[in-house]
Amino acid sequence: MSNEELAALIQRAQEHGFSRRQLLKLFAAGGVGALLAACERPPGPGAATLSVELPWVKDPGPFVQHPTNLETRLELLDGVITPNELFFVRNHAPTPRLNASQYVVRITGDAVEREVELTLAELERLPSESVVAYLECAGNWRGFWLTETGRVASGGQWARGGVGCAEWSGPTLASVLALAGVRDTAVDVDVIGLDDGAFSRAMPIDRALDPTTLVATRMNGEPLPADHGYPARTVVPGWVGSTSVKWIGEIRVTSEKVWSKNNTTSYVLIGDDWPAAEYAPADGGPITTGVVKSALALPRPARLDTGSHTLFGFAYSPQGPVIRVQWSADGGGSWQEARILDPVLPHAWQRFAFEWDAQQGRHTLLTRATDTGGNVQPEEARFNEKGYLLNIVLPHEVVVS
Ligand SMILES: Nc1nc2c(c(=O)[nH]1)N[C@H]1C(S)=C(S)[C@@H](COP(=O)(O)O)O[C@H]1N2
Ligand SMILES: [Mo]
Repeated sequence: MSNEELAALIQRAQEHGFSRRQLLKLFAAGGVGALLAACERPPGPGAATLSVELPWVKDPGPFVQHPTNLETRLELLDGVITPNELFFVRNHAPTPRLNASQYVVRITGDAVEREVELTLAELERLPSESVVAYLECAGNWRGFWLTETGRVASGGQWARGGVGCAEWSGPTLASVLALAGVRDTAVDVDVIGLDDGAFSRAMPIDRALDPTTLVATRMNGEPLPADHGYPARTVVPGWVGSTSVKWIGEIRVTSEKVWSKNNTTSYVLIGDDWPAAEYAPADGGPITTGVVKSALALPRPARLDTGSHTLFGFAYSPQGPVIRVQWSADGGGSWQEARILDPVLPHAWQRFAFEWDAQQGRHTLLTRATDTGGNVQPEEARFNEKGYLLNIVLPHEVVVS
């Protein structure tokens, strides 16, 4: 095959929703056959069975597929709980398949009395707590920097599906750390994964000892699925997804602040509003909590029949529940109140609903959430190079026929 033919084939496969990099990887693994297979998948995001190992275990069928992520289609969700099969996956490396019988998590560091190793059975013997908490990737909505502000943010171009809400169960991180004895000198707790590259993120000792911070071994009543951190992950409600480390191998309690990739170069706000000098050794402002947001549970663009519809959506904030969602069908000229649906749980997302009388034509709907602390989604965004934490009022196109 000539270079021109190869280039044409790659271009054809790109039209089927694969990135160039992904295709080159496919080509390296499976040659021209793999590229031809990529061309057979329906154009755009959708079900694809590839002949190379994907970074997740789940069937990508119901998801929007990115090279290393699976994005949830919000329109497939109805309740507060996101079913495990529909929960988004954000992996920096392939999902490791860990064997529970050999699994241990080590508690280490200069700020514990003694280093300990715990098996899964030992974790499961500790008193179990449950919290219904949403989890959102800091990069969720990143793709809208381009469409809404005209600026390109680097990183996976997520739409709105890098978020979900589950009931997480397991011992508190505090009860796990107590087995090792936390010294008064403790400053940070670094949680380190067993995946390739040992993904890790440290948090301050206070956040680690907060009773809502769990070492979760169960998700919605089932053992954690492999893609979501089996056998154990941290869950840090309100903090961005990257602080909830999957496949925990080690928890290190230190008397010095921990600086590593995920709080110096990644998951930091880099831009004019965050002068690097103030944040050294980080390149910008390290991200901890998320931001208040709302999203309609409809495809983009949505297609509806003329007539009255009850529209649903999800709204969430790390600063306590969303208590108000307003919607507008006239570009923000006038706002109406949506209903917040029960149950309203402190760390979960809230569902909202409103009736809309759809007239034929193209429309733009807006939704705007306010949380208990009075935080509201803004009209304008402050750009950061890696495109985190976008939460402007997002236009949602609806085509009514
Ligand atoms: N070990 C490990 N933990 C990880 C990650 C990872 O790649 N490796 N990704 C993080 C990021 S960026 C997010 S948004 C969440 C996603 O969790 P989920 O895949 O269960 O939805 O996991 C976090 N924990
Ligand atoms: Mo993330």
